[in-house]
Amino acid sequence: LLMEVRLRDALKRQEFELYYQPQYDLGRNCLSGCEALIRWNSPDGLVMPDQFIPLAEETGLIIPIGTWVLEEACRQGAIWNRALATPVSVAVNVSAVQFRPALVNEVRGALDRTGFEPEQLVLEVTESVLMSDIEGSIRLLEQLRSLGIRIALDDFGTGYASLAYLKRFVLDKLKIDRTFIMGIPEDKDDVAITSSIIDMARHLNIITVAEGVETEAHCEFLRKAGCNLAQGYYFDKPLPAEVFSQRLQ
Ligand code: G
Ligand code: G
Ligand code: MN
Ligand code: NA
Repeated sequence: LLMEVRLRDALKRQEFELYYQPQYDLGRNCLSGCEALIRWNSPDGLVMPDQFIPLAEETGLIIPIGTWVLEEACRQGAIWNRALATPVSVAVNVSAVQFRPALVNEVRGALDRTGFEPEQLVLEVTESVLMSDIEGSIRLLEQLRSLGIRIALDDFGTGYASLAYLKRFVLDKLKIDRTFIMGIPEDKDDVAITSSIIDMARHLNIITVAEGVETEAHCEFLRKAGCNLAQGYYFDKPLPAEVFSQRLQ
């Protein structure tokens, strides 16, 4: 209960902060965008999302927190892109509680208030979020994409979405879960699964993003396999906005 009260106050006190983990284009060898990841600068120190997002979801606080995340990510992205010849994309995680029809207006509001280009905003959803209401998800994805934004399927391969749904859910990006990347190149199964996801996505015209890229060997394998983007400790951990800004120069 104490935690819930503190979480409720955190928004008012502006204790949340977004960190940004760079995503690199493996073909062009350049920075292409980032994933925004929330942190809580609580009076007791830095708190990671695993420690408070589940409670925020249970209590419904994820709605105002999620609205803040969207607006803050768009505000920051708009500042970066005003100063850049080649714009960067910013990806925002969306939890199951947020994934409902009202999300369309929340996203539109954030874009309108900040002037962030819709094409540069990516919403990350997981398979379980989409599968809980398949027909509703198909409609919502269509409405979100008609705003001009992009949709990424997060942690791909760990949920239970059948491949048939890749046809019905209109997606722009697939994020290959880091549990598959970890075993590359030693684990033949991980190699086979990762290569197959990349090939399948290419044929479906979907951009691939490898998560948890930690070594040169991961990177080399993914580049040769034709993976589009990579994110992970090999390049950078999630960074405060000022540090990410330096990476852009
Ligand atoms: O760095 P990492 O510990 O940042 O993130 C852990 C988990 O928290 C990830 O699964 C990520 O999707 C989730 N997460 C991070 N930021 C947000 C956010 O802004 N909103 C939601 N709903 N989840 C987030
Ligand atoms: O949204 P998602 O569940 O994909 O959240 C990304 C999570 O992965 C965050 O907690 C982030 O800090 C973490 N992460 C990012 N890069 C790496 C990496 O290279 N290795 C590992 N183990 N975790 C990573
Ligand atoms: Mn994510
Ligand atoms: Na993920």
